[in-house]
Amino acid sequence: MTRHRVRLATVGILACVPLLLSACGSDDPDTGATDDTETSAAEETGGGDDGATGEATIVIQDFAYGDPLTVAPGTEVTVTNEDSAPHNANDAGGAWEFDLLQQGESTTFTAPDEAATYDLLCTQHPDMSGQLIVEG
Ligand SMILES: [Cu+2]
Repeated sequence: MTRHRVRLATVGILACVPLLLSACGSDDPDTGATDDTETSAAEETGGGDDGATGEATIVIQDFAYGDPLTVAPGTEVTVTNEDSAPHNANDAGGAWEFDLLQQGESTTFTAPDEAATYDLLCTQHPDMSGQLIVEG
């Protein structure tokens, strides 16, 4: 008698590879690894059209941008600063930039059309790092 055993091991690994932008000599006492994953929320307006008109949010908290955020090209990205320190979230390569946000302030920018991983930059705190991933 043969026992037929089919074992389907489907392993889906979403590898989030954190970019280690090692910034030496940080005086921040607050650079410990925090694991909160509630910082980014992508909202999709359930519609019928094909246009990628999504919205996404980056919340800056504790000198961090949260997990890398993946959006479609042209997505309206809202950035909110919840820290008492001023922050912004410019593209290190200059694809977009905006002024520093004070605590509680928000702004929006439009994600670039070119699919790539964009490094977020705070002009006040070069130690901060984060990514916006544009996927076509
Ligand atoms: Cu900052």
